[in-house]
Amino acid sequence: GEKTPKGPFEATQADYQKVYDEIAARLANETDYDDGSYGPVLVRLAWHASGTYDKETNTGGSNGSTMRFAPESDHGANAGLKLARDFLEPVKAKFPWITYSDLWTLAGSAAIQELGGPQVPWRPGREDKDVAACTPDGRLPDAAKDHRHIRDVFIRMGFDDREMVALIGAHALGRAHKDRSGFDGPWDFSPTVFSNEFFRLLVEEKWNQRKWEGPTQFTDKGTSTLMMLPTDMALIKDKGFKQHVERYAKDNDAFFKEFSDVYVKLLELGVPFQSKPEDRFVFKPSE
Ligand code: DDH
Repeated sequence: GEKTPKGPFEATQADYQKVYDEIAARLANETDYDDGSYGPVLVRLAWHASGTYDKETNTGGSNGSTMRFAPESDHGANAGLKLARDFLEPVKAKFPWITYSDLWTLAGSAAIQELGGPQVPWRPGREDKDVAACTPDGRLPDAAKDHRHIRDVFIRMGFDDREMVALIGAHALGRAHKDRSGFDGPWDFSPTVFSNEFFRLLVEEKWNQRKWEGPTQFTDKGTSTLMMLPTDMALIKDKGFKQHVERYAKDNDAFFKEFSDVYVKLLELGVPFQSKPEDRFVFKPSE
């Protein structure tokens, strides 16, 4: 008989779970990198893809994945993120129907979950844009600056004090690299485990300025192996921020819940979804 013409491929939750599973499998296999995981740099890719959002002009954000192109790929803040984009290329090749902007944000959600963090519900609907949609340099935060700069940048995206602090708690993961940002070292002793350790150490350790040739950063009195950025230290100098640092340092459950909510919000800034928030998928983590 007649063949029924097929419409365009419509991915289901099960299809996106396959993408998740592929990312999780690559994370488990590709351990010969940094502290043993590409997870932290994937979390940062999703953040830098999304954190260009400007609520006044409704430009930037994850919808577009314009970091594929220069000049955005060459912005100083994005140094090193090519490694994260390249890590995801085999996933894109296996599931060519997914957009880069959905893939990068899904990878951020997957990395948080696979590194032991909270569930990060996610939904598709982003479209890739061309080079003309690249955002101007300077929209992402500069680690050498203070509390006023943090507020300037994050109010532009639409966040309040509590949300800013929760988001920066992602610094429990990964490290700074001399050849990328100029800063150097991890924030805690388990940089591949998502936790409230960043906050606990910020409150409980004594932090001294590191004596070195590099940019101003801080090191823990106890071991001199950890680091804090000037913007991290601003979180305990500013009263409005510090109350949340202290709360998260004591209450890991509150941090997990509030981080999840705000990271979901970050990844969705400026995306014109057809779907509703209650249609978000919760991916099943790997065993
Ligand atoms: Fe960050 N971050 N970040 N960060 N970030 C760096 C690394 C990582 C700032 C500066 C730096 C967030 C907020 C801020 C992660 C996640 C998030 C590095 C080191 C610098 C510098 C880069 C390198 O040398 O490789 C500043 C400033 C801010 C700020 O808001 C004031 C937020 C909101 C997140 C998030 O994900 C929600 C992660 C993860 C890393 C570790 C990356 C890696 O390769 O490891």
